Amino acid sequence: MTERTLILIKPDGVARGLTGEVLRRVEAKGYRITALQQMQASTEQLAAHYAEHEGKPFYQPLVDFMLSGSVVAAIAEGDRVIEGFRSLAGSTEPTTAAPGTIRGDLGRDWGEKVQKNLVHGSDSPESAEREIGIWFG
Ligand code: DAT
Ligand code: MG
Repeated sequence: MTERTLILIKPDGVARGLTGEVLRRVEAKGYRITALQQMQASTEQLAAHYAEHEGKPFYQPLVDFMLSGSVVAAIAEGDRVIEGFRSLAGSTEPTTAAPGTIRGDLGRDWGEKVQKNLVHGSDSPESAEREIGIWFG
């Protein structure tokens, strides 16, 4: 099987009507979207998904933000898709994310305790399988 990654379009991306734009970029890059669902995240899913960040100052603002509206969860497949989608997404802070990336082109800072940066992408094969289980389990 080729590599898989978990992509989330966060509530800011869904609310701003950018779901299609994000998925377009993933498909235009050549990856296959093999699962897709719009949903309201649960606190349990978010606690599992963001366990590595528990205790950090932005943790509760991050969870509250992710609960503030619908998310779109997708599985994308292709060789080196984990690295490739993180390259498409750009770095964490949208203000300084490179132009040409999702966060750099479509995101900005809103002066909040959490960076609202439109998308999540898994950062390793282990994270990808764990996160796919959380959102599509
Ligand atoms: P990434 O989503 O680029 O993998 P991460 O896993 O370090 O970043 O953090 C998860 C999310 O938490 C990130 O997308 C936005 C938010 N975040 C991270 N660091 C932050 C910070 N220093 N201040 C505010 N929000 C932050
Ligand atoms: Mg991360």
